[in-house]
Amino acid sequence: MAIANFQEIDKKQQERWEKAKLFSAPRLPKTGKKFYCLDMFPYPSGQGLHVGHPEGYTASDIVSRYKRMNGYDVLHPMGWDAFGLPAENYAIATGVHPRITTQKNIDNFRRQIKSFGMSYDWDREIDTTDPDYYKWTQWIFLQLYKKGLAYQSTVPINWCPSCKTGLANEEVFNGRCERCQTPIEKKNLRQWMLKITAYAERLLEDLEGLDWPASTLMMQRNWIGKSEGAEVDFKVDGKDETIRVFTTRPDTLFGATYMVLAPEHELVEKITSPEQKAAVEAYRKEAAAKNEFERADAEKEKTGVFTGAYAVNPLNGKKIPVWIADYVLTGYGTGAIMAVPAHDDRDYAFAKKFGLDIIEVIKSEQGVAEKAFTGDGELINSDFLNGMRVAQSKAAIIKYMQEKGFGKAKTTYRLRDWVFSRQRYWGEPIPIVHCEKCGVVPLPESELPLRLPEVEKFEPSGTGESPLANITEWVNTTCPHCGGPAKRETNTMPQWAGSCWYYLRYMDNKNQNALVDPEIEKAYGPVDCYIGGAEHAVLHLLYSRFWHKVLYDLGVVHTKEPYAKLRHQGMILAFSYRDEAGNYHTYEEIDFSDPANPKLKANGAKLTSMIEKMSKSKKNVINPDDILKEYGADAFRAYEMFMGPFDASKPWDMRGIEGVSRFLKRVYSWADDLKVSKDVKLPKELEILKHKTVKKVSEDIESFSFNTAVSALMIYFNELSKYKEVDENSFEVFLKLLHPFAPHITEEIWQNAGHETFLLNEIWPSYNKDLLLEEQIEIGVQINGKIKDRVKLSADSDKAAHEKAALGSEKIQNLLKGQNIVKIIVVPGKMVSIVARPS
Ligand code: ANZ
Ligand code: ZN
Repeated sequence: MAIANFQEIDKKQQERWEKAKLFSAPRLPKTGKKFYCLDMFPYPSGQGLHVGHPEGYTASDIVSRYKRMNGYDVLHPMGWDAFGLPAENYAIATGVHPRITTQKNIDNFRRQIKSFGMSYDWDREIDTTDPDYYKWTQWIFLQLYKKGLAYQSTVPINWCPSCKTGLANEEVFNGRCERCQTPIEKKNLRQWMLKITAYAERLLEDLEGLDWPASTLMMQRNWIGKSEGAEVDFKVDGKDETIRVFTTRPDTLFGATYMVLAPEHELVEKITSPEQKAAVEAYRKEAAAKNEFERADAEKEKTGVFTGAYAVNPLNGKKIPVWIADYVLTGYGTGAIMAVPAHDDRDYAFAKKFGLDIIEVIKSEQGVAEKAFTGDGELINSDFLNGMRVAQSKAAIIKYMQEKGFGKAKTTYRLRDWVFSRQRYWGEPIPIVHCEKCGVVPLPESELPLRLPEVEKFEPSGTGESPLANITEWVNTTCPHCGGPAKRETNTMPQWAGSCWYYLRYMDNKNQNALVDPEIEKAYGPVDCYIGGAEHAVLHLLYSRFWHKVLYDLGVVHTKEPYAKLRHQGMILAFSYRDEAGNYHTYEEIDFSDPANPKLKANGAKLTSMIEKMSKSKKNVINPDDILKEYGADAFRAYEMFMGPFDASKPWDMRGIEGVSRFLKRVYSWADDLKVSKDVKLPKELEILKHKTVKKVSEDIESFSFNTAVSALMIYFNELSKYKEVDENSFEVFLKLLHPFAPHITEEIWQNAGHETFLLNEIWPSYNKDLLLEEQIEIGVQINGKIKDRVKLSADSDKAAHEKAALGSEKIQNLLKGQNIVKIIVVPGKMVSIVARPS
């Protein structure tokens, strides 16, 4: 009996595949039979591949191989999202140019990914830091600029003092930098902004047709944050000024008892009374020191200051005081609100604290003595709105305001324009020149790519200028428009730019004249299946949809959306082991001879295990290279798919990979000793199981239930391997089904069986529906809660057939003599439960 040498097999088969260019996609696919299967491309970090990377890549590889075997022309590419801060920070620390580090990391990533036998078309590899690639990133920027979608603005932006760069709103979580968790500050800087807000409605609407995880759709909807309501104008008493507010509850206008301006609101200076000036100034300073996250915290004690001014309610002429308070944010709506304490929680807390009026305008049982009532109800204290309910009165008041000219319906979005410039070196230069005479001048397309110049020092200045600002010979240039002296833009693009459109470049990565040939884009677009981590639910996936829509409007792409179907992989966690003193230990230091009670090798001390995120400090990081060396690529792949539901987080467990590895070894030895012949006929049940397995594995791959597909294959193999002589079809069907999960050993077995062809070029097995109908299942029959008999029936039986089979049993008929059947409950596939009473 031969024992498989997995490492040798991996290497041998990978070389055969590469030589045959087995995975290359044609320039143009067959019409109607294309499948574009895409992974989120990695940032090639210095740490190398994490075990989470091959989780997604294995899934996409299984889908790709499955689709190929189903006759599709599959486009399955890989590349590198290689601009970014780690390489730059490494350069600052060591002086090694980010280009060199990045190249080294890419080579390592490529080597590692190839060792898994993924079916990528490596001729299509891309690298976002390659000038041939970023030429087109810059080209898209120029189109955005020409369409008025890229503009400059000096606004207070999120500034990370540690990364020394501005950040987009999407990069700030809970007031902290997405990358380094440092609390962000506000800084006034000239910025390049992208007008993503112009696409807010389309970005929202087009989510409709996407086959994406519900949670990701919801996060995008919330981020775009559409609010329908009204804008209402309030005159400032005794001044020629108007305060415009945005409200989602114009129906509560009669209940407005005060107004609040954001501390930064431009009217504050104009309306503040001399007596209140000092207090207002002090409060504004205080508010400026807080970040938006702190300010928006609903739980926080309310603060604010009266401005001394009054506004006039346009409905009834009532004067209400105008305050400033930091719970009203500058960036949202108009930065001013009408406060309705009776029906808004924050206004209620504020009014209680400062002794402001509370007027109830929606009738409720609870009243507003203790808290705001935010539900629906009948309007009261509201003149002509009295008696209506909320929805009706909203419409009525909006109509009235529009007629009288002090308000109108208004839709607002939470989405802000995208702060697109970064004050760092390792990014795409922005192809813009600033001319003393002509102002902002875009570079002509013929001058692209605008290459990153060499620098000596990579440190960001920290003053808000990128290291590029120090390279005078690069910065000083001539104006493409007038030929006069001009300076280059020294900001670079954010890390997200290159990934906004990379899926298009794979289709046609060597094209020198266009981003993608329209004929090819029409044939391969959109991405049919996109796989990657859920952490991009808003950032990359929103930015990329935005650029895609711009490209759609430019006629570069023919679909409204880039990614038709999206799936996220779950996080791979790990067991970490600690001794009594709380110190972590590596697997090498542990004696696992009793898996339930691992001990320290050194002194036999007992360890406690915990499932945690992999991290160096917990000494529980699994290095894919080590696993491959020990078990080979197929065991790694199959184990990662077998661990649990694809999108769930789950711990890596060495015992688990042992089990999968044993299964694959058994497959290899069985096949090695097997006699395949035409004459042998396997029993009917095994024939049925084969068809059942074909159905199960096919459906499971389609629905990303890879774990149950692997277990179905194990179940089938357990039965099949009882035979040392099988028919050709049974042997081949099993190999083909297992192939996407364990491509190397299946290919080896296939080759050993005398085939010169590749399994990938074989046709995926189909199953016989009629045969599955003949399959019998056994169900229990209960009388009054106790199992009395078991009956057999065909697997596809409906409820009526279950009943019939149960009542057909002789044993049951005897037991039911002299009884009345009160009720029959059918649990299809499991049991029939009969409730009976003596008659
Ligand atoms: C009056 C009112 C009465 C409100 C009521 C609510 C309830 P969403 O749904 O998130 O869009 N608002 C408006 N601009 C604001 C800002 N810049 N900072 C803080 N709050 C602001 O929320 C819209 C509601 O949030 C608006 O409707 C406004 O309060 C407040 F019974 O106006 B409302
Ligand atoms: Zn000029």
